[in-house]
Amino acid sequence: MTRILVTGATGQIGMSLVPELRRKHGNSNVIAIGHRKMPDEAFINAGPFEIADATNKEAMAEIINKYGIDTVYHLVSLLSATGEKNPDLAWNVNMGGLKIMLDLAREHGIKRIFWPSSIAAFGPTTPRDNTPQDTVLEPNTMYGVTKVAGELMCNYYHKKYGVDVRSLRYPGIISNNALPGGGTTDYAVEIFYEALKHQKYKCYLRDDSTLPMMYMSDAIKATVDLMESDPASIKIRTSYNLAAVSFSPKEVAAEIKKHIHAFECTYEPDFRQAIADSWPRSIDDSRARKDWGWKHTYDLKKMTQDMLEKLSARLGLKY
Ligand code: VAH
Repeated sequence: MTRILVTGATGQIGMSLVPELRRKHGNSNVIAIGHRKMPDEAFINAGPFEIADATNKEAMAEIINKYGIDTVYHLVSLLSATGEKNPDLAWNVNMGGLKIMLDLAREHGIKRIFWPSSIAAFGPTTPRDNTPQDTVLEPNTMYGVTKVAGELMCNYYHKKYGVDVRSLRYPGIISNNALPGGGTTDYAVEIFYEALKHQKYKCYLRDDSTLPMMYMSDAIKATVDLMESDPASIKIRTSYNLAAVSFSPKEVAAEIKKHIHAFECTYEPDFRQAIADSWPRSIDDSRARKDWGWKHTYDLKKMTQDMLEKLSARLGLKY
């Protein structure tokens, strides 16, 4: 029986990944760890949940032993905007936590471990359109630096110790069940809440800031598909490019306006504009599609429709 540990479980991805893993493997076989934010009762009561610090190796080892963990999804990370406000903490959590988990994987014979990289691993010197799998990685954010260093560390632990660690360079992710925190792409979630609540939104990026994005359902599918793939099919042990759809704030605003006709979006770029400008506009994920059969489901139209339906039902806001 697979026994799965998810760190960073109360984050944007964790809040969708944990329920999906529990659906597949049984509630009691998926142990969720949060750092401090207590999720809702339903999440906590659905299966094992512990508050623990993923940068505390002893605490993590204790949990791995207590539950007999054989698979880890290590999601703990400060995101791009937060990381720029506190680069030391970003390095300690993102890199310190990853090395601890890779060492524990080696020491405890963890069968498979997942770690998220990001398009933030790319920087202003990376080709911005149809960004290739193998290219220049010179990010100018601490978050991006931790993603490049993390990818190299994952590759090192696989080649030197045989740790079966797998990784995806996530684009911006849009979820209907958890607000993200501290990201540059968070606008693409906030805009839906604000459209339903107030029929208006002030975007902190320029209207033409096109970025690679993905609906959470696709991100979860890619993550689970990658982790369930035969090891022989995983040819890249740094991190796979992953893509679905690219859009700009004005494009998603226009799609929302098709459903909420009164919706208006205004634009007042802040410090996150410089981060967005350093990232690609679109990604070549042909290696993921070739090696382990990745394909996305949601385009902008389908994502917008599902987001508005799900959010309006959950928030009780008609449109
Ligand atoms: C961020 N959502 O905005 C994250 C992600 C591609 C961006 O890594 O920092």
